[in-house]
Amino acid sequence: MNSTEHYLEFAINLAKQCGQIILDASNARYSTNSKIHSKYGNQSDLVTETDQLVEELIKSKVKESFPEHRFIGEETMAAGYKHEFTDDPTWIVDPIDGTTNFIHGFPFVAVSIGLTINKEPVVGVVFNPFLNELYTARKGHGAFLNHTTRLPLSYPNPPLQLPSSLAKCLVITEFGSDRSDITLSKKVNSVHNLLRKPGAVSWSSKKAGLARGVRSIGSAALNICSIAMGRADIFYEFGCWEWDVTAALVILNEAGGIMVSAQGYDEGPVDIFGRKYLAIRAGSPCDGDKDSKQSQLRLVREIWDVVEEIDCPRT
Ligand code: LIP
Repeated sequence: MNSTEHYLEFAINLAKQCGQIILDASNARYSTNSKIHSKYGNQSDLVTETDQLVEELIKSKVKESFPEHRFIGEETMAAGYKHEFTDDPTWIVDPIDGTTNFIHGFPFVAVSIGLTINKEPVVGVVFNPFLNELYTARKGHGAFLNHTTRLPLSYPNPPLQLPSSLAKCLVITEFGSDRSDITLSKKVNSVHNLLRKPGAVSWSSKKAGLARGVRSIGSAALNICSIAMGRADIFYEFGCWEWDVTAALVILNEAGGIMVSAQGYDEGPVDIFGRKYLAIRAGSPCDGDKDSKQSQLRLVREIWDVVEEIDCPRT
């Protein structure tokens, strides 16, 4: 078995084990006093004892199986640990992506386990135990839902044609945990711009998109998997982190989607540590375009005429 196959199998087994812990904790949450903490005193950025327990489990299993590998995890970083990103194999992990959903029992919650080698994401596993949806991929070998369904969902038929404009898109974005006036008003203005008709009143200098709809499910990893499936066309988010996106990025790439850094007309590759992410689904090229990439990049440019960029410092 070559090594990425071995790493993928390891991550799948681990994700399933973690999924059971997450489910059990969710079922027990009415009868036990499991604690919820806010990070950095921010009531919109929550962590539970289950996030910490699951991350500890993943970290210890990685250490036991691959002692020479590095580890970057959401809760380890929240505890003040500083990481250095190197060419070494590095596991980038979110024990519970969608913690607020987990707390409320809203069933869009995932454990996200990604692996980079030479700084490139090569293995990704995203598992939603509530819906029993397991998304997996390794570089060069395709992306799958529950082992057998190849992504995008149209496979083996050619993916649906890419939308010729934002006005034909279903867009996913998130409001996130930064509730400062400046960030929140830019995010709300962007959604207004995405939905409004050209000429309608606007609070920003950006264009109107008249997109078909905007959705928000509270987990970046699952949002990106929705783009990989082809259930929505565009996902963007400012302010989430490498552990929210690394595993799902492998799944998206293997499904023929693209991700770029959400800044200006950036054409990629995405900076996974940049906290600004924009993903476009796979699809056959629009009429007149030479290939899918050209159609995808047209949507990248179109979104930046409509959406406001937000500063996302790492500290
Ligand atoms: C969540 C992200 C989501 C974002 C939330 C939060 P967590 O991750 O996946 O996209 O909008 O604010 O950061 O904290 O549940 O792992």
